[in-house]
Amino acid sequence: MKKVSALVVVVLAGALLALPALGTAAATKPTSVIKVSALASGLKFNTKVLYATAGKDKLVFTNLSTLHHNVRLEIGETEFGGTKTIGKGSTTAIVTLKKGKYNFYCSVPGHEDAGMHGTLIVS
Ligand SMILES: [Cu+2]
Repeated sequence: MKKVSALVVVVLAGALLALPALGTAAATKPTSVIKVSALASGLKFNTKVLYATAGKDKLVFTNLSTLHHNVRLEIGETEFGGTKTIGKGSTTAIVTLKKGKYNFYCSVPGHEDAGMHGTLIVS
């Protein structure tokens, strides 16, 4: 019985040692990092045009406003994901993008129509 316990401990220790290696393998670098922020006042993003490379990209959204906002991506009516809606602060999301011209916008009702949108060019 003691030998079995010792074996279990060795196997567990091995698994724990393997974890950091798995962690680095899973945390592959995003193809590109897309940074965008919502301005402190007015329903506006800090830019009307964003650029990225096709692949698994990291979307970094900073909301400088006390109003809640998000950043979503679409081509026509097809959604490609985006961030959750947040108050002041920042959040990230991983999005898989192909080459093309996307509309980035805030999906909080009325915000896109008020001007919270722009073009994301993925090449
Ligand atoms: Cu918004």
